[in-house]
Amino acid sequence: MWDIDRVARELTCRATARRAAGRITTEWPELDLARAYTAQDRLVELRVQERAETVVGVKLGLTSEAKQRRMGISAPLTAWVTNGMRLAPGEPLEVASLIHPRVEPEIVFEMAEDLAGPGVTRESAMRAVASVRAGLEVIDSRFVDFSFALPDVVADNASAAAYVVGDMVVGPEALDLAAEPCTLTVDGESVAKATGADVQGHPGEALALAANALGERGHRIKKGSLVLTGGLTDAVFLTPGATVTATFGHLGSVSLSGT
Ligand code: 0L1
Ligand code: MG
Repeated sequence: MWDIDRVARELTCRATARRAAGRITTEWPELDLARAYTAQDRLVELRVQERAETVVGVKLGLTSEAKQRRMGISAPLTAWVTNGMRLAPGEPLEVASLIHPRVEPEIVFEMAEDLAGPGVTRESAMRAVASVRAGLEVIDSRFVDFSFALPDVVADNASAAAYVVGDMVVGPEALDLAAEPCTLTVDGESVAKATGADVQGHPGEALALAANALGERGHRIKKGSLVLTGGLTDAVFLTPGATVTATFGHLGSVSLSGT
């Protein structure tokens, strides 16, 4: 018999064992979006307890058309990031420590104030942002071939695995975020290009979306936390020996190498 706690424990076991398996919605069609978000909160609670980690921010998933097309799901979603997922700039990632990691470029906010819906707009969201940085997110679905329905991936904490944030810190008024260009390269070869507008028209829209969605569930985005606003481009597989780099127009660049 499935229930919310079993979903969270099953996905936790898959991550620990580095083993992907089938969709939970196939076995338990009653896993709707509301139950999936409760399972996500439980999964993160387990992670915090078992690994002595702290939740340090929020991530959005499926905020760009490139990502939505790839996954065949057209709704953005929210999830949580912890301090244990953060890699230092230049720190390599052992590919075998995960299942099938993929990397995507993101625009990352650090919050100057708490933010919670309802009624958050792009403008009010951006007023709560302290700084903007370049980021790379590593996603590692606990489902075979990254094949899932929306409740599956929500319960799986939006495939969250790791992230790295660039060194350059820019004030939110210092740049036009919608126009901010990004090139994703693998070993120096360009594989995708995008601008900030690819994330919901403006990354501030993604932030407002997260604040409103989290507010409905009684959560807030806390002052000092990070917000990963979602992959600007499709994600690329990380392979041993390869280096993935996101180069932005005004946010500098950030790289991650696989070992
Ligand atoms: O960060 C993300 O966009 C993850 C959300 C979708 C899950 C995935 O791409 O594995
Ligand atoms: Mg992402």
